[in-house]
Amino acid sequence: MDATAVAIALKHAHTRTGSSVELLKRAFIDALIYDQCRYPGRATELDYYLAIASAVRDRLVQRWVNTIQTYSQQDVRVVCYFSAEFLLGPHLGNNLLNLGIESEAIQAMQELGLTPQSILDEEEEPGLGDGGLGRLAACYMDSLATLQIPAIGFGIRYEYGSFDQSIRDGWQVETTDKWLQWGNPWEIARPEGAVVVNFGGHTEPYQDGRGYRVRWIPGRVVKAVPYDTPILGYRTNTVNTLRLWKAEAVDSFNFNAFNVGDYLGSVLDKVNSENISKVLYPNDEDIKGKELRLEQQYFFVSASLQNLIRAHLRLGRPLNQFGAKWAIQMNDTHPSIGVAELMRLLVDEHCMPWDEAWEVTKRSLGYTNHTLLPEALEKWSLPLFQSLLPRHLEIIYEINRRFLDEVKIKFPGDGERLRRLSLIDETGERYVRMANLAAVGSHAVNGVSKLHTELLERDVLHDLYEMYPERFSNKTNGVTPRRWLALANPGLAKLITSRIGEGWVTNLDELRKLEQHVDDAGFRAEWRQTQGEVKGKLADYIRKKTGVTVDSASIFDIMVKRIHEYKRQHLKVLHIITLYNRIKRDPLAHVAPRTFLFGGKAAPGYSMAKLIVKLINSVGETVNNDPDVGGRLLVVFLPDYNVSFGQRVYPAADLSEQISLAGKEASGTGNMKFAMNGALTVGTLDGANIEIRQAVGAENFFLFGLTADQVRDLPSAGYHPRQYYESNPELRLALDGLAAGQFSRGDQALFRPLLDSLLRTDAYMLLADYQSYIDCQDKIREAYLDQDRWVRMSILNTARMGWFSSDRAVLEYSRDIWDTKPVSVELADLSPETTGP
Ligand code: NBG
Repeated sequence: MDATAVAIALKHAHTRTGSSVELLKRAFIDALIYDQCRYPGRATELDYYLAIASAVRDRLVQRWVNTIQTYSQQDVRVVCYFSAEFLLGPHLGNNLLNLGIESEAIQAMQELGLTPQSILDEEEEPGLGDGGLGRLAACYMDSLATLQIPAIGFGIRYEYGSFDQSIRDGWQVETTDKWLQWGNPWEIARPEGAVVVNFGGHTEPYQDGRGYRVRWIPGRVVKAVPYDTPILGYRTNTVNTLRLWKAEAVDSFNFNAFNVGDYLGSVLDKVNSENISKVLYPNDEDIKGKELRLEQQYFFVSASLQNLIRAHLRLGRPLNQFGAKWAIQMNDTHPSIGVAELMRLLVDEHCMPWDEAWEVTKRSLGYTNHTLLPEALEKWSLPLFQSLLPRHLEIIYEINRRFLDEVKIKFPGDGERLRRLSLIDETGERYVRMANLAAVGSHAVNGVSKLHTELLERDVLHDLYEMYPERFSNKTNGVTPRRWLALANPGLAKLITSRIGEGWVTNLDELRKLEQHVDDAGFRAEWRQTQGEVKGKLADYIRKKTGVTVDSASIFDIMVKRIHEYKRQHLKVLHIITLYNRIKRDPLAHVAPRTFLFGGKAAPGYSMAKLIVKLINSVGETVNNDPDVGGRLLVVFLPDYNVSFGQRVYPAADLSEQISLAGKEASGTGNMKFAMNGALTVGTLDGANIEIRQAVGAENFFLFGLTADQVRDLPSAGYHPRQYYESNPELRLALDGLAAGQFSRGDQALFRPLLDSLLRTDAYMLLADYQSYIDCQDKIREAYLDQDRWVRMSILNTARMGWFSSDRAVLEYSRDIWDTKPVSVELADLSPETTGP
């Protein structure tokens, strides 16, 4: 390589690195012409977005290359975050923020005659997740990079992410999310890093010099191709990698089939293989028997582990030190097949003795649980497992045999316990219990809020906890203040910075300094005005999107999250109906103007959740169009809730609805995003609500409802929802109205399934919590009248939310589970003398 020539070339590459307004303008136009092959006169906003995105990606490249170089030269310990979901949200705005070139880029766009917001809005966000679990993974990736902790995220490059939702006649309609259709300027394909993943077939024992061994003869082979996305930290040189695997056929064209004239058959293998990374499975849907889902899980886990072992050996390190180098975190049970796969790779492929391999596996792996719903704990039927992963099933049997021996020693003569703990559920049809596998094969198990971890230890994973108490710990979730405050709410961010400086962006505890300003009337006025502006912006957006005019002086009462019975969107609806009935009874009733904003997707196969969507829209239609209401109540369902939508709504909320039945929500993270932006919470003592309430102060939080302990004790005392119905006139009126078709144009059958479920079993105890919720909402109405007090409470919420930064959470994982250290990356130029051949 001619070093001088390369150096000269690099010198002239400054349109790919500089970030002055002039250089950015040049870079944008360069990319438009040379990457997009468009001339400015013909370019659409999408063309400009793609050009600008690629120019901005260029500005990450030097840091990215330097980061990779630093990690390999210093042989650092690396976090490997295994997750079936990464709900990243749009990249462009975030990367501009983290690079610190937002204002230059905006100016450059304006000087080119573009409207920056419209350009940003062109980005089709990668919706590679269903909700909180995937978004948490994205927040943690942001924090890891910002904290300069070496990390790789491993997941699946779904061709279609979470479905697009629209509303027709009040019902949810799903369409395919074609996020890749215009290309993805943020990723780099690495076909040279492809690995092969096997499925099916059978196993064969054989003998070699080392004794009894097993060989897996697979029935089907798929290629996993990595696509890398840079994850830049906030104002750091650290750019970590998110590596997502795409499934391809090993031979995309079967020539044998082709030669015998079977044209269709010749591409069938390609189609079948590619199906694996085609589509993200919806949360909250029964995945039992969904073979493709298990294929997806094994696909990305096997590819990632093979990748890590290859990297490890390339570094020249012995495999028995694998666990010292890689801290693999399993985000829920989706990657838990990793326990058996790592054992297989070490024992079968790399000839490591079982005991040694088991130590390596446990040392490498950690497991985070994200749910308290027993039906959401994954289990796979034995026949399915056997046909897809025959060798893994044998390995699981062996792990189980040894594990149960351990149990027998610790708890002799306790056959019941053995049955409960076994990795194989034999109570009916036989299943592999993935949570048990994950916990047995890890050195650390954690829940995601204090209550959640307590309930895991006490109920859901109680036997595992008694077996390995030292493995369990709590890591309460956190969210990144970069995206959720600095980027989403620039007005408030600026106001905060004007008083306390900008240190809060990377040290969120500094928000506490805002408390010193809470008595400053001028500051409170600015706070209120800023929030008013944000509400106005959301009102404009709603008008544009739905044609509905929203009064931005009304209380913005917002509930956005997956639609699920345990989250109780329908309890919120009962409140709306109650207010409506009060107006109908007395049109002069004191009802403060409120806008009820809902957003969220229902799993396509979850009919009750879909009926709740319909319910919200039906009640909205009646309430919004009734002249007696006079605009005091307005119900809006904003379709297609996603990350960018979240960035608009969290900052605009006065009131955040966190009303799940206590003991059901593992943590919640939307609750944190709202409170950080100064919304007050109405909530139950569930998940992280409890810790939020403790942090912001009970007097700044609207609490209602049963506690988790009361919920647990109620059924045994005999829970009779009808008693509540019969003894509570307002509740009865609301439910009777629904039954009579008051909100469904006389259709009495429409909401019958919902009413039946509430009046018969009411598994999520809406009726028990109803009165307490209504009373609480009445208090909220009064509190809102005292605007000055409300603003104080709002400021105090923001000021005291520092602890809920994902930086804090990641540091706890790093300290207690991963044992990782920050590594600073020097920005070195990329000339050949420094990068080597
Ligand atoms: C979700 C929980 C939330 C929690 C997120 C992130 C799953 C399986 N779990 O309460 O329901 O905040 O995980 O931990 O999606």
